[in-house]
Amino acid sequence: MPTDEDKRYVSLERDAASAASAIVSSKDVLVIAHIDADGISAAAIASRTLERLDIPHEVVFVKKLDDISIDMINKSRTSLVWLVDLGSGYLSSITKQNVIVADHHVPDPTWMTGQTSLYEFSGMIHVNPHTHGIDGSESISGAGVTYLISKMVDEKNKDLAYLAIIGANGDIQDKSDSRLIGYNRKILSDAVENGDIVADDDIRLFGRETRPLVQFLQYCNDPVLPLLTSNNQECIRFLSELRIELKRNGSWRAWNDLNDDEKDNIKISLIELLESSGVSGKDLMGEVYTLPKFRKGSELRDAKEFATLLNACGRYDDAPVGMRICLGDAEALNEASKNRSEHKKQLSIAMNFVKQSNIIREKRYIQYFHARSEIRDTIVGIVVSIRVSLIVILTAVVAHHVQLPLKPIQFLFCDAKAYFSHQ
Ligand SMILES: [Mn+2]
Repeated sequence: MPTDEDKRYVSLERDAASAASAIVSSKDVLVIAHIDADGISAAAIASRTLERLDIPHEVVFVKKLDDISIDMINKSRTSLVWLVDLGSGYLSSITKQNVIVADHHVPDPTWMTGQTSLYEFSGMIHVNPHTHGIDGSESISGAGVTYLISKMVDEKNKDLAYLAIIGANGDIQDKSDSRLIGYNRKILSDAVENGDIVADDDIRLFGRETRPLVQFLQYCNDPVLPLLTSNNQECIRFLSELRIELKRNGSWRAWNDLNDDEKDNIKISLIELLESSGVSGKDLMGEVYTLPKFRKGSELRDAKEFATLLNACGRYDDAPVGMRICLGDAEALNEASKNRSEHKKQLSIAMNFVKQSNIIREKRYIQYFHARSEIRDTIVGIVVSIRVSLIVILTAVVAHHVQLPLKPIQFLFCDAKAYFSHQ
């Protein structure tokens, strides 16, 4: 007997199959993708799928669907436009004929009510878990929906499943249960079957492949490790008490360089540490996803690190390089790392600028700064989150209501507790 969940999955798959037949019969395609890790993985899946069909296509990455990108879609002369990891919120703005929206965000409610005829008339195919009663925030990502379509185009595209797992990790869909759930489990089993992903139970701190052990503990803030987080000396002491060698053959050891006994000792001590301060050690452990075809010590070998690399590409207007990494272009990895160190440099310049130029203005409950063109819009959010701990970012409001001559880089942040208790 199929469960209700099975039925929901089947109806999602039916929409994916309609999208697949529209793709197969298209002459040329414009792919529009979101710039984060999920969007970049989705774009890689879409691009490879079209390449295998010999369909000419172009991929354009956008931060969001603003008037300019909606205009680009509506005026596109390609026989099909395929949106991945975005679009569901803007269905009623899309007037172009033959559009596929492969997304997992909550759909535009105005489009949902009574506009089904438009759906058929315009040839819009909307593939979204929400319209089938599946939770798009955790069950499947934008890359997952794109993968589903790709698999309907050709079963052989199952070899792209690992990209959908990276996308799901990028969107932190493994958060609530410390493992992937819902439709993502089906995608995961495709990737495991291909030998592209190994799923293990292990510690879920970031940087298992590349972070030296001390930094592995020191930079962990989810969960915060009592005494250890942000305390370099304590981390060194903690590891040396457990007789863990920090370096071997001249290079820093990472988590995945440890043997099972060493790993177990650290896990037990960390769980004790957390539980002694009343925090459940459960959050520390869960499922982790390794890509065994990449070499040990490479950030591409761990799904979280891979996704973080893609997010960094997106944040630095470098999403096409991220997509090339997904498609196995070895040179792209070098390019990305060059661009990333540039990103770090820009970040420290931006931090210094905020510190030294005295631009932070304080109101009673609100402080803000307007960086004008001094800080790239893609990194100003990070600067803000480093500067203050509790933030309410009202970018959209500010961008719309304050007519600024330059880029509308303006953030308001406030102590939300104080602010709301005075409402
Ligand atoms: Mn997404």
